[in-house]
Amino acid sequence: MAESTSDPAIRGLTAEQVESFNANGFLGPFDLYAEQEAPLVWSQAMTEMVTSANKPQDSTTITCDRHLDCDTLSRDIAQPAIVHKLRSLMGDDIMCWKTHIFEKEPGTSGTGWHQVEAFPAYTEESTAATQELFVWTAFSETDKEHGCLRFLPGSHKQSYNVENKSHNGYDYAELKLDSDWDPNSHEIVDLELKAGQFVIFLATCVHASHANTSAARRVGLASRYVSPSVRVYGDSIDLDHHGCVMVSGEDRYGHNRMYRENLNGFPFLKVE
Ligand SMILES: O=C(O)CCC(=O)C(=O)O
Repeated sequence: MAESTSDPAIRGLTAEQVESFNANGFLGPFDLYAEQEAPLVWSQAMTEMVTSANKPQDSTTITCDRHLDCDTLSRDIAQPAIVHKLRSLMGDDIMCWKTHIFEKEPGTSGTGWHQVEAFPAYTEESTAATQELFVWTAFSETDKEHGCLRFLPGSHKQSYNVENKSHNGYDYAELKLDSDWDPNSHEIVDLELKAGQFVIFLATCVHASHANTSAARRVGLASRYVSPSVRVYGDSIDLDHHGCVMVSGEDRYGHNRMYRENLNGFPFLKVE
């Protein structure tokens, strides 16, 4: 489904890129914002987050789902440069169900090796189009010294974690299926990004990040995308401050709560 447009930044992927993604489980870097623009975009997002009257949770520091109350991040998750590439991998119907901010202060340790299978229910009909895809965008320079992401190529083809645990709060080393498994014995790709660039990866591709040994804060935004065929939130979850956002195509299932607008009333952009 590679698309042709005059602007290379918002093209879909080539057949070779899709093949590489399927083999490795990740692909990038791609350009989203100009290098000088990215910190300004983040600074605008920070201002919106701090001053927001509609925070998605009752706390001063909220690092997830700020695309629901900040216009800048609402736009970010639906940027054509991202969505056209996701369409090449997932088909036209795409829903963003969550975002996480990963800020690492100087001296902060890296994130441990892990893979994520948050939606075991979809494994029955698991196809490329029903996999969960992550887009991780660097809003500051993210090389090895600044804690770049790391990937084990091809690791999405196997389960390494004990359970289908989601994103936060786990000691990943304790989730290993085989306690002797040493991720560091695999081929490792350190994916360095300039500010404004992003990488796409499968949730099931084993990933981690380096410690931030630099003197500067590292800032990244991870956006989580699935097909609307995936039922994201079960009945038991408090839905007051959650909701999925279509960023492309249509929802032909109707089994997810959708936000049509963000909490500030800004309509989500939609790429047809
Ligand atoms: O930013 C990081 O250090 C880790 C990111 C990550 O694990 C994720 O986005 O799933």
